[in-house]
Amino acid sequence: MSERVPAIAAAVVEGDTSTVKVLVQEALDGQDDPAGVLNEGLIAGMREVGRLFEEGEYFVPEMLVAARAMKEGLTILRPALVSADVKPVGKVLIGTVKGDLHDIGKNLVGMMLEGSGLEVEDLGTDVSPERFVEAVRSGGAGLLGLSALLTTTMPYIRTTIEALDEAGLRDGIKVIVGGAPVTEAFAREISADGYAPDASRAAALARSLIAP
Ligand code: B1M
Repeated sequence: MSERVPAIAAAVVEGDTSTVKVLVQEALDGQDDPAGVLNEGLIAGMREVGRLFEEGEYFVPEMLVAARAMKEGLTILRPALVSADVKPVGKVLIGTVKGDLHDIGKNLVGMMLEGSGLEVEDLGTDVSPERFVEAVRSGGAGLLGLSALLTTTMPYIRTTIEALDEAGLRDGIKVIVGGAPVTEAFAREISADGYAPDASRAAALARSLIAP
């Protein structure tokens, strides 16, 4: 692995999108292994960002800028990953529940999940329980992430989990929940598989549940 790869991780931590793009392209041109660029470069950078966030050194804006840099790098890397047959470690569905249009936190969670090597299908905002059920039924996902920002929409997290149960799909998928009004106690009460207070911990939790 060339010295460009740790430099990619450092540029992600700095949120330096143009350097990330240049270095990822150079790494590919220089025959660096795409899986190494992903794991030791982009994902390692996002792991460090998560650590800095958890330690209170980084805040949401820094995390967003780093996540965007990581995404741009991933866009350049993706064709090489496909041709090298590097598979994501698992697939995750995410969405904000019915009636709720807040998506900044959910998008950040999606970026951190992607940054930790998971494939993410984002169902968007105002997603009905029926739509979540339909997406889970289509198959392929090992985990569903439900976000709610309003106390009035938080009950739809419970409704969605109940809908999965009624459709006979609950045993086949892990469900994690989060968003400003959501708590660990609420997650336990509705039998979710996990709760995360922020995007970084959501990514760590998701990986521990579907790719231990
Ligand atoms: Co709204 N809003 N808003 N809003 N809004 C809040 C949530 C509110 C707390 C503001 C307030 O009154 N102080 C309040 C809710 C009060 C309550 O329910 N108790 C509120 C309200 C009332 C409303 C409206 C009803 C206002 C109105 O129209 N009267 C309306 C509702 C619209 C709707 O959804 N139907 C509304 C509308 C909007 C805007 C459209 C203007 C805009 C959203 C834009 C967008 O998302 N595209 C907006 C915004 C921006 C906010 C605040 C100011 C900021 C939210 C945000 O993006 N935070 C918010 C006040 C606040 O939170 N301080 C507020 C940054 C983001 C990174 O954090 O989303 O918490 P957050 O995500 C975190 C964690 O929660 C966690 O990780 C994220 C990153 O670390 N997390 C997860 C989130 N999802 C997760 C999922 C997981 C795990 C972790 O696993 C799956």
